[in-house]
Amino acid sequence: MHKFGMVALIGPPNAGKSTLMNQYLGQKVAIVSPKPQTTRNRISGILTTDEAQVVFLDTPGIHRLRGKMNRFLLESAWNALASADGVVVLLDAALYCAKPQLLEKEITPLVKPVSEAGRPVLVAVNKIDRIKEKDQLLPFMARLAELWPEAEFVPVSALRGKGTDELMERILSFLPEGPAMFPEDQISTVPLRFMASEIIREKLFYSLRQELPYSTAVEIEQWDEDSRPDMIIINAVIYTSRKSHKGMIIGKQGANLKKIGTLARQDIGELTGTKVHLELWVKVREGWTEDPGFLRAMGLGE
Ligand code: GDP
Ligand code: MG
Ligand code: K
Repeated sequence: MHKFGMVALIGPPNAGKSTLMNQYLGQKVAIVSPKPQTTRNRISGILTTDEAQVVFLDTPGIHRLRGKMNRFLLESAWNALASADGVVVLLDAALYCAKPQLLEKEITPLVKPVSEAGRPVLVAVNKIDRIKEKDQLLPFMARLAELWPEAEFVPVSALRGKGTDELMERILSFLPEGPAMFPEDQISTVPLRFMASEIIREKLFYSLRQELPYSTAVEIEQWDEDSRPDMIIINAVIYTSRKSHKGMIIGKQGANLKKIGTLARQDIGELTGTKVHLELWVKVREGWTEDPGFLRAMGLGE
């Protein structure tokens, strides 16, 4: 019996949603970063096995946010929930073991809307590799079961791939029967050029400090696969909302931008399986995070 279905990955920022999806797909489809809010758009990943095709909907973290862009992020997470056959809620177990008082605060806003969506719910208790004393987990799990009685719990390490087979078994148990909808070599429903812009954004995140990356957006201006048979030529613009940020992104004698470009080029090359020529530009666009037209153009608005 072949199965097909969609699984929404939701949870607080940094719980490991993107890491879990990438772990299943065996490659980087979604941005992973130690800073919250890295995943802005809804990214899908397609896992094809002999017995099933699973479409993962990676979502931005669910938390209280202000501003137009942030409202869109939240909405995109709830939309994913509505279109999915089941939900996997990721939680950072290491965080809640260290700070038990955070658990209730972060779980409570999830329980009601997720339960009301009427989908099967699995809670992946993630980052167990970071918990040295395993009996620390017990009070946490007990409290979790109280807060979310309908959920099923699976301890995992998304990063190390521990418990992820068990989680997949549980996921498959609630997916409906159906044929594959995508070719077996397709890894995402989003276009490659969009994934490329996300990779560039990821490199920005790693190279910049503090809140700076949140005021940046990346647009692919040119994506040329035809001029050179062995190469994709990409021109991308990094938009930033402040003049003062432009210099920081570029760095001394262009060093930072060069580093971003080199790292992004490697990853995009791996993703596309070809050589990549990447040119990056930095432009200032003040107030873009509140500009509906621009947000829409960047795929960040309704
Ligand atoms: P998201 O915001 O929920 O998508 O979280 P990410 O997937 O971007 O992960 C946030 C951070 O947690 C990254 O630094 C990951 O490497 C790290 N992380 C994710 N899963 C695990 C895990 O199982 N173990 C450990 N130790 N770190 C993890
Ligand atoms: Mg993410
Ligand atoms: K993140």
